[in-house]
Amino acid sequence: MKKVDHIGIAVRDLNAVLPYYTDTLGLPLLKIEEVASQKVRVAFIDAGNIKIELLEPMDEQNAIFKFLEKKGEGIHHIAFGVDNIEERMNELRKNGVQLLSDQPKPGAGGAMVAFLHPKSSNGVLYELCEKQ
Ligand code: CMX
Repeated sequence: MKKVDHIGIAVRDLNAVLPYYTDTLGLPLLKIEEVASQKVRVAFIDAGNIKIELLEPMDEQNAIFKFLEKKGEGIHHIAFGVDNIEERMNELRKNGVQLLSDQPKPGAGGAMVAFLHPKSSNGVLYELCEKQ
């Protein structure tokens, strides 16, 4: 792993939450985008050495909606930046880690992403993220 790239935070209403980050905390908004593959609308906030990714569900079938129903708003995942995501996935598989997909998928910002099952990571959902 290179370093933590971002921390994902599940929110019910992105527009309602954004001013807390930009105005109250005074952190710059980098961009807002819709990630079709994950059915989420996300905002990236510049938190200095890492980013904060606010995630709002776009339908009731996706992982963020389910998370909000079960646990409420809060930290959803931690994403590591990696150089070669397929190589990292193979290494993790060999070490017995359960991945949530066989192949990386397109994520926010044009990155390729893959997730480690929280059951394999002591209750934490980790993401691997390779910038293209
Ligand atoms: N962090 C920690 N644990 C989590 C979790 C999370 N974010 N989400 C679910 N879990 C836990 C649940 O608490 C549950 O544990 P228990 O069995 O002890 O109760 C277990 O995982 C299963 O949870 P579930 O609610 O039944 O949900 P599913 O099994 O349907 O899905 C998961 C869980 C992690 C496999 C699914 O959320 C997933 O595939 N996530 C990866 C994709 C994703 O999160 N996409 C969102 C957008 C990301 C982005 O664009 O950056």
